[in-house]
Amino acid sequence: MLRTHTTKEASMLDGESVRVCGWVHDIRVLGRIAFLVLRDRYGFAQLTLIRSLLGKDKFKEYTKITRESVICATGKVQKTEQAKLGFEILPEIIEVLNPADAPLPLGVSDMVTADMETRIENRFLDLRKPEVMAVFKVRSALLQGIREVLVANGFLEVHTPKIVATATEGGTELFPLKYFEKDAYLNQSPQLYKQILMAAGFDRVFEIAPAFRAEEHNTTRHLNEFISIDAELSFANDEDAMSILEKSIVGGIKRVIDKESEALEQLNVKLSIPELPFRRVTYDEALNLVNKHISMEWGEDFSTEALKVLGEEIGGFYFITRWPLDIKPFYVLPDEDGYSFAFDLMYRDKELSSGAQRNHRYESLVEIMRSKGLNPENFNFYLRAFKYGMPPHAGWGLGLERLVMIVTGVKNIRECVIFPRDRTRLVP
Ligand code: AMO
Repeated sequence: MLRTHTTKEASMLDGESVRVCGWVHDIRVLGRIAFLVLRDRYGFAQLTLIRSLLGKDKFKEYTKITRESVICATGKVQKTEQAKLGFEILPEIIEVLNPADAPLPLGVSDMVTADMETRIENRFLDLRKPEVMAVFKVRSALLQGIREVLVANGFLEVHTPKIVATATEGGTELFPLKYFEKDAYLNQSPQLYKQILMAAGFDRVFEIAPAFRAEEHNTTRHLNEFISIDAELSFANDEDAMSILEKSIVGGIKRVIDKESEALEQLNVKLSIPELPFRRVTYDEALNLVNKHISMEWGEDFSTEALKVLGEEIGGFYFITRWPLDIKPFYVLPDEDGYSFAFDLMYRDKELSSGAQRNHRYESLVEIMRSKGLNPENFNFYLRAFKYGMPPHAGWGLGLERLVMIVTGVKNIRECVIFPRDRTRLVP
């Protein structure tokens, strides 16, 4: 066995022999005694090196180990009030499994905050910082909590193709690629496939998978590859879809609070469980709120400034419902007088999710596609599913990284992805 205990497990012992492994976070030599701080995913352990116990040679060798080298230390754990962590390990042997070169391209233990570019270039080092890794602990728990709610509510987890022949969310944001002799694209959303699965009788499905958008703008809220959490449910309307969405978010947040309190502390975040149901505000109500501050016409989408107003006026999580049909995608169900059964989930001024009750009637769907300048011929594989028994259905797509931003409080969406893909970055 390479390692007997993690630092966290070792911290709970006293007087026992352990073998802990990890990275050299820091090393301080104070004459005849030295403190080597070992770090693993679970925390830190202080290795106290005493020259008189180790002998001159070992002491000299161990105190020369470079920062961020991978080591294993075998020794006795001892509870002590003198150590910051409340325990120390008195190592008999330290083995260097893999030495780190010096100097490091990015400091791990230093407080210096490097710029985002340098951090991403050296992401394997950047991620070693506990507060950087904490984002991914939160992300994992959040996702698990959401998945649990969906599964508990009868949703089947599915996977649909990411290499596709047509656009879903709009033609300009597609990444083209060659698929042997055909033209293909990276999928923007599983939208069409999750709807087809309603025709297949799957009743309730969800998918957690990458979605690709060739959006040119380089902002702190946009990625070119993100994780989309998609759900679709049959014999359901927009309200049913919103209800499962808000429950999923609360389930995710509950799990983060339950399982990742330490990560939240590292991120300096006090998280509370939002109250259900989230507020529903119609598009028209939101428009009135916006018009108290800045002018906006009916039928326009909310600008950044308009969303700021809504964030201030409403706050927290809320839905904007009953959107004008014209500014929503072809697949949403029309209501009377130019309205639709589409909704967006917001957190303050940030859009987290869009969804709708869908248009499940073939003729009307084809007509709306044409009115939006789309050629129904290109959607044949999708439209066929509406001709032979398509139930009424509804669903939503939730951007995982947008939600992680809100839960962790980080300001740049790139912080929520291990290896982000943005307008300029394709490596690492
Ligand atoms: P929409 O295009 O609004 O809807 O996307 C759904 C959610 O995905 C997230 N998102 C993004 N996150 C990061 N970077 C991006 N470039 C990006 N684009 C979108 C957002 C957004 O709210 N098919 C519909 C969903 C549905 O109706 O079921 C769709 O894709 O959080």
